[in-house]
Amino acid sequence: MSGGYTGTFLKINLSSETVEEVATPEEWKEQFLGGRGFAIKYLWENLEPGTDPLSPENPLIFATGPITGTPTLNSGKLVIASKSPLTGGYGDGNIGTSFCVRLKNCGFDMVVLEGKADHPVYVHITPQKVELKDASDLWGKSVTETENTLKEELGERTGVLSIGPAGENLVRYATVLSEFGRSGGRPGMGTVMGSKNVKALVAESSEGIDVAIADLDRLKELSFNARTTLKQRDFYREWIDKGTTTAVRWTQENSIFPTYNFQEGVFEHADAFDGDTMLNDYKYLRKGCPFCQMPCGLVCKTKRTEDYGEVTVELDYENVALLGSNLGMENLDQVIVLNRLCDDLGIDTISSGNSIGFAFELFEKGVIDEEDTGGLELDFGNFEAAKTLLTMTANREGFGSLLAEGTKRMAEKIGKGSEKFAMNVKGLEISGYDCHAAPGMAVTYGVSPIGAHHKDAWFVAWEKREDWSGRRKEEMEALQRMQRIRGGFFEAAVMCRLPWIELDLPFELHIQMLNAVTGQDYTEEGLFEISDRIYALIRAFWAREFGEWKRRYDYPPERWFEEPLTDGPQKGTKVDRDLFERLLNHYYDAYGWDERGLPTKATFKELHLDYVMSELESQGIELSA
Ligand code: PTT
Ligand code: SF4
Repeated sequence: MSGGYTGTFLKINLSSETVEEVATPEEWKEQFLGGRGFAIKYLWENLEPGTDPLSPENPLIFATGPITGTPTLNSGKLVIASKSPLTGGYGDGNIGTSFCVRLKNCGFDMVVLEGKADHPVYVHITPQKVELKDASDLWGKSVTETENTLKEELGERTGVLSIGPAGENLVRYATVLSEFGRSGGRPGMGTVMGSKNVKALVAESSEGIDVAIADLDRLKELSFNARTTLKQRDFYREWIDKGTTTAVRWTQENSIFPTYNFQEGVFEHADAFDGDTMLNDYKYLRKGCPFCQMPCGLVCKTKRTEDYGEVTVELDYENVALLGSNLGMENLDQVIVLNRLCDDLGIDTISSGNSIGFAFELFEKGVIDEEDTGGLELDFGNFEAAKTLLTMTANREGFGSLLAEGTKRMAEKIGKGSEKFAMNVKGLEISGYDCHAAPGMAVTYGVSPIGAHHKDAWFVAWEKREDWSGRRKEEMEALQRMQRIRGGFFEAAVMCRLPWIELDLPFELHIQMLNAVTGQDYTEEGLFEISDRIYALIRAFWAREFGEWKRRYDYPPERWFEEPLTDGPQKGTKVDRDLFERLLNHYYDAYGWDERGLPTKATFKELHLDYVMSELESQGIELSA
């Protein structure tokens, strides 16, 4: 018996208010597995190149994988994908919440939203029917109010994904949020949802295990082994206590803690932000995604309530780095307030921290002044200014409307050489790792399939741990392996990667669990081939959208090549340009891509992507043999 899939895609046309159920194609399962794989295949086949990402024609996809909602551990996740309004290329994000499990229990592997509703709506999905319901009363409301209202109205057997004012106002880095601390779709997936007049999606069903499992006994045995292994790991206790904030001390020690808009890699107040401070002074609750065996949701509360009020939020490393050290803040209370605002307004913390940090730096350097900011004085450490800017951004008020465009477009508009300090790759802002002293991670950000994000490879940990020379081909093959597992397996099977990366749960065990779920006989080699196919198709998608492909699209910001660190143990360090070029060559070679970074014809053929070649060539994009 095969399992893991419901066998049905749900296609909703918001313009015509029609709902269609389509069989999940067998060939897609074999070639693309699920999640990110289904999303890119759907976009390749259904999106006219050059479509405006904010037009009704851009599909918004919510894709589960065969693992989603099964009794495999950490399986409450799904991928949200679309053409990104921030980058103009492929965009996706991964979110963990009960919506993912309930959607599958409603009977759907994937939901696609197309068209545009003529008034605000929410999509209500149950196993019996799918309805578009009026959301006029919810429009303009915060994410928290929206989710609370829908839950009150529809009951607790619901999972809710919603957007805030930022998504409604088409801030280019609006996300989709859930359960008061989960956010998915950094490259503007909430923006696409807002452009369609969709305020929320609700899946109403049981949160039990409804999906068919090929070999349930075997899966139970494997999951039991996995749980036992996790709990025996030395790092388990620390993980449970501090979650992703354990990274603060390590990044500071290695000069990669983003500071003052990535000018530095160490921060003088780092102790005020680390996992111990968080645990001792701020944390009061732990929560997690469905079926999680190592919950990392650290719910924290402000300590200095007389200054900051009583505010609670789920803290993660990226949020601490981008809203804390990168903005020169003093304490975690300030981060909690800024993070809460981002979650309520429905805006990505990473791009927000970058856009505000960029504005702070430009103001301090005299590139912009009060005339540009509408009278606001900006400087690092200015908590009130950061707060004001977040609200102005989400509402697209005055100078906030420029911040809402993200750092790439801000630099294009401001000019005066400012692009050197705009910390993004392909338009997506850099996540929490400064790369002056991490050239391998600079390549990783450069080649990430969605723009600068660490999702596909946290290579910086490898390069700091291993005997790294920056010279050996094998080192970029290590990056490729990481991408095949993280960006390929975890995003296509769709499960949380943290048990593997943080607590060293063997990859082989994950493959065995996938086989028990699906009844297939996947091998590491076969899964890596699927991953390479997904990466090649995503590359082809970018090239098709851009009408060309150039190596320089994979370059990180100039700052890392030009301005050495001026502080900390790595003082004087910057990325060597020749080294970077050599690493990029090794990386392209590993995948069978040419020196521009495009798969060769031989590679496309090997991956059974012949149809991609003919389409790229018909658009005048020449391919290497
Ligand atoms: C993810 C990115 C991250 S990565 C963080 S913290 W991290 C930021 N969180 C935000 C937030 O919070 N609020 C907000 N308004 N914006 C935010 N933007 C940032 O978004 C997340 C966890 C984490 S916490 C990580 S690393 C892992 N990511 C996984 C992944 O990508 N794939 C996968 N198969 N498993 C993963 N497990 C972990 O999940 P994006 P989540 Mg996220 C409040 O969405 O777009 O991928 O960006 O989904 O449910 O919140 O879980 O130190
Ligand atoms: Fe969710 Fe964290 Fe558990 Fe992963 S480790 S499933 S992100 S709670």
